[in-house]
Amino acid sequence: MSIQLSQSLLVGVCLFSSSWVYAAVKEYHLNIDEQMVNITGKPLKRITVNGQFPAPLLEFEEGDEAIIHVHNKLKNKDSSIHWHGLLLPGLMDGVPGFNQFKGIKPQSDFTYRFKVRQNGTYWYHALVSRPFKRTGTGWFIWDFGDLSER
Ligand SMILES: [Cu+2]
Repeated sequence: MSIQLSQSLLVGVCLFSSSWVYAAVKEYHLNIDEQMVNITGKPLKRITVNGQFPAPLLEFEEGDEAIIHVHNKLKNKDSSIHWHGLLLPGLMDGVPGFNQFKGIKPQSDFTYRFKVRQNGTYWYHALVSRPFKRTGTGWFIWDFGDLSER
């Protein structure tokens, strides 16, 4: 085998393995519930995600497989999570009534599953009941990296 051919094969194997190594399956569980929160000094009932208001930060890298299990813990309200700015299959968008997605019934679960096809910072929020209202905003960060290098 010539040196050039073996070097080409080595580069090919490295490129293949580097993309294979960095793509990961990242899984989160998000519990949508209603709780009292106190941000301003006045306790208010708010929709929370994992007990937090605002909702928690989710981190991914481009190429990852995102698996996000959403558990609607509300007793009598439909819910969902809407992802803003992401390139997603239509059913994963999260707006009830859009692309045949019906929302998540009370005490039920839905799993969002999609390939992360971009990088940047995006936001998401819970939607609750009909008409669906936006609440409990949180953030996604894809490949945030070192900002000092930009
Ligand atoms: Cu939205």
